[in-house]
Amino acid sequence: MNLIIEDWWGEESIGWRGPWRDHYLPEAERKKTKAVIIANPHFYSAAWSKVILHEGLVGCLQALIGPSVQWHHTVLHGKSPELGTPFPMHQDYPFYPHDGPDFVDCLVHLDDAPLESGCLCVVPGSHTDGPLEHITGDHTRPYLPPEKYHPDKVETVPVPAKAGDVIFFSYCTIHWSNVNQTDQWRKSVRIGYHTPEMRPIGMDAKEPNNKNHCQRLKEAA
Ligand SMILES: O=C(O)CCC(=O)C(=O)O
Repeated sequence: MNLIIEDWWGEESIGWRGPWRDHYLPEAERKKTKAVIIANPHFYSAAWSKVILHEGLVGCLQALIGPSVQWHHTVLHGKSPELGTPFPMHQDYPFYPHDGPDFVDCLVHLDDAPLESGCLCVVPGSHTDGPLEHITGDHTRPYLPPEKYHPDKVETVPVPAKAGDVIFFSYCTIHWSNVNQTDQWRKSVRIGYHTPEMRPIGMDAKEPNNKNHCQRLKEAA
């Protein structure tokens, strides 16, 4: 996987696009951040198919949402050393809205993620408020209006992690992460799961229920 990210894939972007950058980065850095985003890492390495079905991981999910668990998506986010991209405050809900609350995202850490690496920061309890209105559009990835939701205005709790740690959070949990200021990669893979009864909003029951999301990931890469 390291080979794919650092040598073969090699194509970096600045990370998520959008006007949110004006609120999170000094002007000189807004277009200079770096990220590698790979949808479906199991297409490149069979190890990731095993991780998706890992008994320990699935057992934790069952404890959270019940015995039946359906996989939804897998995506790798690599924050490059020095100026690895930040992510604005958001919920994951607008990326893949479903008709229920039992959707859990797991952040599997491939590297240590200390505070300085731009570790995940969350607003505890925020999932209980349900989906919030985000700024959306072709020009941006969904983000919460910075006038109300910004790390300077809302207290968030950092969740530093070690390589191998997994953070579980609801797709309605408000979260963000800062720039990676270390000289090491900060890679993590987000895997989303939900109860099989839940359906994506606005999608025909006959369509695969992660189709729109896979398409969007392709467009974002
Ligand atoms: O990995 C991070 O720092 C945050 C990623 C994120 O916001 C997400 O996966 O929704």
